[in-house]
Formats: sequence, C-alpha cells, structure tokens
Amino acid sequence: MATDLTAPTTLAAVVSGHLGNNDFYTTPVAIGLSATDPDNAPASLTTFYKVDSGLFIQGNSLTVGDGVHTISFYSVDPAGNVGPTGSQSVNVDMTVPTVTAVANPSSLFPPNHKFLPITVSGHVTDTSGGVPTTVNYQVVDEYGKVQPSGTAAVDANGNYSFVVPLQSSRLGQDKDGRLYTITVTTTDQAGNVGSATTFVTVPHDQGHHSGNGNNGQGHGGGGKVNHGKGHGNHGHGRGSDGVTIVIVPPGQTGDMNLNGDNGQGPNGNNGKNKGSHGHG
Ligand SMILES: [Ca+2]
Ligand SMILES: [Ca+2]
Repeated sequence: MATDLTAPTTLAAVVSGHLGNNDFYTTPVAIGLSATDPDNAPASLTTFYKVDSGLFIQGNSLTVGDGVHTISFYSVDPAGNVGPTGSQSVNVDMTVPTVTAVANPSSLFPPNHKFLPITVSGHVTDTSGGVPTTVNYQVVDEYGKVQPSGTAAVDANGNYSFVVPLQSSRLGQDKDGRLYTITVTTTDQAGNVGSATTFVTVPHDQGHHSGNGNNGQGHGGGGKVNHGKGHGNHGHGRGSDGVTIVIVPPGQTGDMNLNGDNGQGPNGNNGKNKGSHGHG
C-alpha cells in the first residue's frame, strides 16, 4: 500500500433545528460532522470538535443551545495526517421574551360616551439575545368598534408605556359591562414572541358588577359603599368569554363564579373593604 500523505477534510451540517429570523435558530441545533479522505474509509477517520473556547473533544455530532457559537473541527486519518480546521457559526435564541402589561385606569365610569386616555405600561425581559426594543399592541373591543393598535418603544431599562383612547360607553342591557382586551406582544431577534393581556371595562354600574380573579386578587364590588375614587369599585382580569375564575386562599371556601356577574361573597367583601378606605 502506498504511503498515505493525504489528510481528511471535514464538513459540518445542521442536522436539526428550527431556523427563525436573522439567522437565529429558535431551538437547540444538532450539528453533524462528516470526514472524507480519498484514500481512507470514512469509518477509519477520527474527528475532533470544540464549541467556542472549549477544548477539542472527539466526536461527530453535537448539540448547542442558546448563544452565538463558533464550532471548530478537524479530522485525522489512520496515518496521522491532520486535516484542516474548519469552523461553523451557529446562532441560537430559544428564550422567549417576557412582557407584562397593566392598564390604568382599568375601568371607565361613568359611561358618558367620552374617550378617555388609558395608559398601558409594562416591562420586557429576555435572558437570551437581548431585550426587544419595541412592543406591539392591539385592543379588541367586545363591541368590535374601538380597537386601536400600534407600536411603542422599549427603553434601555426594558420599560414601555403607551396611551390608547377608549370610549366610556356600554349598552344599557350589558349587565357585565363592556370589555376591552389589550394584548401586548414583543418579538425578539429570532422571532420568539412573548405576550401579555390586560383588560379595561366599562361596568354596567359602579356598585353591582362582577367580582374578578386576576392573579387571585379579587376586587368585587361593594354594593352599598360610596366609592368615589376609592379602590375596590371595579374589578378586572376577566377570563375569556366572560368566565371568571375566583381563586380562594387555602382554608377558605368560595364559589366558582362562572358568569362573572357575582359581586357578592369573599371578593365582594374584599372590594367593600378597600372601597371604604378609598379617597372618595
Ligand atoms: Ca489520508
Ligand atoms: Ca430571546
């Protein structure tokens, strides 16, 4: 057999991974390394690779996660010929940005048909790939009439704020009030989308509308309290389709409110207490 003076060459290929935007993958990426040599069988070749500044290790497959990576690799044949070192860059951002949203005010009263400015604010975080610089918002009106949308900037601290005008009116027979659903989304470099939803209601009246369960904080209406500007005169955080989930602390009993029209019970009392200490 002639002397083997030819070194193997190595190619890298993505075996699996979902490519998102801007050349970033949104899933872990599996890389396969294949060596070829004109005078050696592939199975006789030994391949080494390293990820970023790590150490070279032997192998023909690897998987990388979040980050901007450089994979370096080379192969050696049985005669000891060392092939050239190749490299492949792989960008992965599989961390979805998180966003919060709070509407203020979250209740419009009285229903005098005026448009009032609602300030929606929140915070955006993303532990991989940098914090997105914008959020998009869309208002969905239960009545399908007042539905502004737009884009707002995220500042260097991850905070955003925008104002949408919403109309303080509702149909007289709309016992559970008019619901505006505000959805805020933010998209990172790879195309991962985070979203948050907050609600604004135009209650049927101030004293007798639904108790609610947003994050377990029920603010039911206290019907006999003159609220003025006090808290507790309205609820927020309705579930979709008017379903209200009331979360009762351990050790208490409570009713699951499926209609969203019950201001009594534990939440109603809570609202009443808050209202009595309001600024009315
Ligand atoms: Ca060779
Ligand atoms: Ca990300």
